[in-house]
Amino acid sequence: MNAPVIGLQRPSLAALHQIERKLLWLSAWMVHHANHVRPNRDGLKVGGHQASCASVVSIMTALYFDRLRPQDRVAVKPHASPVFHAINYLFGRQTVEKMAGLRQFGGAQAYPSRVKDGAEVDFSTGSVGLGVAITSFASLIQDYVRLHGLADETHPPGRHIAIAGDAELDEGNIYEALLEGWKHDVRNVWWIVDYNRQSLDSVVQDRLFGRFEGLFGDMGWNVVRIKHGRAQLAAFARPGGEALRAWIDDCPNSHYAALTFQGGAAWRAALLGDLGRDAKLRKIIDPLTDDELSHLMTNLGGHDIETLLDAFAAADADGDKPTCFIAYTIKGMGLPFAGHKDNHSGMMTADQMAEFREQMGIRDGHEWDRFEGLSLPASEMERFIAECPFAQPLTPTGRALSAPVVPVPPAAPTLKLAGRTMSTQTGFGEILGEIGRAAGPWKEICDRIVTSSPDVTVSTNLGPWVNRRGLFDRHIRNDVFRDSKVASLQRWGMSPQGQHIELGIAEQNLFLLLGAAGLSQSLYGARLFPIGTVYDPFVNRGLDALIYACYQDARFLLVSTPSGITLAPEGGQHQSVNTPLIGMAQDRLASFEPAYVDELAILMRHAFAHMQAPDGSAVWLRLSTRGLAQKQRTLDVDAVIAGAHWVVEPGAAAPIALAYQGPVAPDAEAAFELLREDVPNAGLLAITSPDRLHAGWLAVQRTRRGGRPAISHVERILAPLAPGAALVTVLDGHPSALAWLGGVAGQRVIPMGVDRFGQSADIPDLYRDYQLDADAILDACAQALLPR
Ligand SMILES: Cc1ncc(C[n+]2csc(CCOP(=O)(O)OP(=O)(O)O)c2C)c(N)n1
Ligand SMILES: [Mg+2]
Repeated sequence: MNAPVIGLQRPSLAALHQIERKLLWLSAWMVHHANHVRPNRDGLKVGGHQASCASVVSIMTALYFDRLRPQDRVAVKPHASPVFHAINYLFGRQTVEKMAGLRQFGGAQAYPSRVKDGAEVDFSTGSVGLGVAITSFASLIQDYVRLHGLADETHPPGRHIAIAGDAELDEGNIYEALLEGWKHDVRNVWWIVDYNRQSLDSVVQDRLFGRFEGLFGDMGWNVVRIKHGRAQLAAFARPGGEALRAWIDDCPNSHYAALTFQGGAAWRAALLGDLGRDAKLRKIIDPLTDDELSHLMTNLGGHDIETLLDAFAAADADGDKPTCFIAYTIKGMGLPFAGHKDNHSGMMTADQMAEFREQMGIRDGHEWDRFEGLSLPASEMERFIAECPFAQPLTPTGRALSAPVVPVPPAAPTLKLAGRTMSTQTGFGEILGEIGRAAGPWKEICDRIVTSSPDVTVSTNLGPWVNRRGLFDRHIRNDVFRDSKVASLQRWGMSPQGQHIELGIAEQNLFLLLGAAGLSQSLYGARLFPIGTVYDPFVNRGLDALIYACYQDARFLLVSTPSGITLAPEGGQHQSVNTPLIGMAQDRLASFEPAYVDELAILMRHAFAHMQAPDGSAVWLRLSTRGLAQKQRTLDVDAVIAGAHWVVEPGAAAPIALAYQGPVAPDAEAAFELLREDVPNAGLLAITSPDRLHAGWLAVQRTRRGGRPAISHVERILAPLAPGAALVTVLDGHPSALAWLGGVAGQRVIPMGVDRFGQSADIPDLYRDYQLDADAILDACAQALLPR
């Protein structure tokens, strides 16, 4: 790594060194200001990570001010947020007010957030590991939209870059993503590991390093080790230098960190203790002052701009192969707690800050000035920054691209339902299969659908769609079984035109893919309708990645099926209980559970519109494998979308209503027929979304608190019932999903549902044991009608 710097002239290098210095100052100052300068009203520590920032300043300087092009997309490790904001500030894309408001209401977010910080953030980060992994899936999506001719091709394809903390490599989702990336032959991905060998609690084990190189290499990545800076390499080249190199290589991480913190005298004592009799080595270190020795020993590759530039330029020249850079760094480099094992949340004291300010040449009142304390004239700095490739605008309005809204036909493709027994899962497969004919008004939407599933494509009924639209792969790969004339319902030929991305069984990968695909309009200017299918219980397995996708406001359709104990024979861990509650609690995800296929068709059509609406979101459909006798009826479309519709309207001041959700419908209907014999004016309510009902109810309460009149769908729906009426609610999921309904109009709820693990059985036995059958529902109605 001692080659001459490719492509950069000395004056530019000088500017880069100034920027590196400025980013170190601004990131440290931003955190200091938030914690010690700004008034604090609640006594809470504001926090921030000066050491994590200092660790990565050189890497980010080399990247943003030399190598990055406007079309590249970056996930910045969460704790480097202040460095990221400072970089944008230098590019004129961030304000002092936002930086001075770091971690404050309306200010820069603690960790980069697409939704809150705006379009300069390509990928939000915070939950470590996910931001790294999503870059791999985003790269796959970039290939997808380009090969399908859907992308804005004003720019050449970008590279997807994660600036990762080394502890992020402990997260399992990284390895799931690596494996999937290998299968899909991803390219244009760089992961730059800030290898400071420190996490939050501790110093990383020494033996771990070799594992990383091996793992990435096995997955087809180039691994570039950026271990030593030029000063160290120059010392190694001198007589006796190899002994120094060997000493550094053998020095345990924790010892190295401790010596870094202790400084030059400690380095000298340690080196002399081990190598004091080596006359050649003494010639290298003896002439150095303590400060110079300290500088030499901490001159790691990740802090040496020239070394970093060379490494990045060489990898760039090497093509599009995924590349992992292991950049050796020191956590807290350049700050008083460099290398200290407790420095993760450590902050400079006021005295230390005063000294640092002095060192940086910052005058009082000029802390935020862009070029304060630098040795190059401001005009030269301005010119250099303006000429950086990354400074060139991606669009006139920033880094976010956009794509026009695709009109959604007024109704979903019609299925012949009359007289059929069908589950919502089958209905989903058939409706999507119809859309997959790509005929008539659904053609454009069809062309923009991309489906994916973690090894449950067939068992979630995506088969008909995949047979029509094919599997996506950058290369044409024939269906071997088909070519060999082995009969199968599934046709699995792969091509760049395919529209289904088959994933291995890791559910986090599904949600990372949906997250990336759901940002495609903003990242690549290509409108996609990503649809992912998964077994409902295993939403839990990918939950953090699902939340992560929603946090970024990705737009996708999640179809989870089968669900609940209605899945029956598959047993307890396949039978989901908590998912309706996740659907309610998750922001930016509109969740539904239709019982019948006519409702499903309405909701699927709605999903395509909701995914595109400015105030829309991702959509979740919880489906079932239980076949229900389908109905011929006319539905109130708006009510189905708003979350509930009366199947049988209650008579005036009815004392009771029965509300069901999902595949328990036939049992609720049977109970209702018997109930009506005693209470002729009882009502039967179909709930299609506790999530939408509840969200609508909360929203109008906020509106009313603001002094404006409003009424929610659920209030309107429940209004015909008598004031003290009883509501019996039933779903195949946790009963609390509907128990809140009693709070809307002060009605009494008997909540039925599942609050224990399921088990293998058939539906009659399970519904009896878990009290979801008609008898149990009727008993609940009787209980509800008892005088209080
Ligand atoms: C999923 C998750 N678990 C835990 C945390 C809390 N946490 C924040 S940073 C961190 C360690 C970070 O270490 P590293 O990635 O090496 O970053 P650096 O040393 O550069 O600060 C931990 C455990 C988190 N943000 N996300
Ligand atoms: Mg670290």
